[in-house]
Amino acid sequence: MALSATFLAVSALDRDVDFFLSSFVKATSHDDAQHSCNLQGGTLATAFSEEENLAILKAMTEGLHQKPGGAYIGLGDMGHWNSYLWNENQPMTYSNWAPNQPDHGGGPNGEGCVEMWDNGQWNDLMCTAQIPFVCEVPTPPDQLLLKCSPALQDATGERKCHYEASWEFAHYPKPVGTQPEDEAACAAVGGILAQPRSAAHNQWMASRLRMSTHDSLWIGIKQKDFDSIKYNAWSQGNPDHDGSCIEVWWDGAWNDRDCQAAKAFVCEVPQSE
Ligand SMILES: [Ca+2]
Ligand SMILES: [Ca+2]
Repeated sequence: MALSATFLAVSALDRDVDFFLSSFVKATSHDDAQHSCNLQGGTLATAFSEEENLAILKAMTEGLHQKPGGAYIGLGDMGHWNSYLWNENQPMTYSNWAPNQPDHGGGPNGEGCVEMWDNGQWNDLMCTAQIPFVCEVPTPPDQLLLKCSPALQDATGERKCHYEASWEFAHYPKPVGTQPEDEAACAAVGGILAQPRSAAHNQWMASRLRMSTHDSLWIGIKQKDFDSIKYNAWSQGNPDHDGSCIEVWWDGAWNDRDCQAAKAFVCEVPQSE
């Protein structure tokens, strides 16, 4: 479980996207993997060149203690024999099939989805395979400054819109504390633990995490808020109510858990007008 998150995000050069491997939870199907990527404001990863294929491979393997074997990418045949599309709409203009693949195992209604092996080659497989996956999202900005709006008001009605981009990493060499400790650190600078309110917002926080050496960070949403929040990015099987705090993994997926683990964090503070 102690995977390093340091090298999991890779920027492709031609398009402004980040690729990242799903975290601890495997998808239950290709559709489930696509849904998880959608929650992060993106899609399953696409490769239109060897360079992009290598960037996906890098996201899949670099910095990991254990290679994932294979992971879903966004390619599929939609039930049409040997006619592949990326995410159901973009034609395949580049391919990197493994020798003797695609082999359409299982016949016409068989292997219709595609995984990348951890050597970069592709294999068609059943869309119900339970394996990790690689997402792509628009590259989050270096700094995030959200304009104050009613949608960004917190539960108390206060406007807290300005995200301190990285002081927690820059100013605290060992920023990891229990959630109460991290909350206190935010309060000390006039803020609260950040509450992601949209996919782009959530993915920005995950991108900060991927730049650190930590596996997850605390966000300021508690169990009592679960029913009222408008955006969420729950990972498969969560919330399973095994704790009242929420951590965000490096791919942006959420997990509820006990509050006593030591984690990194991001604060949000009121914007100075
Ligand atoms: Ca196959
Ligand atoms: Ca949980």
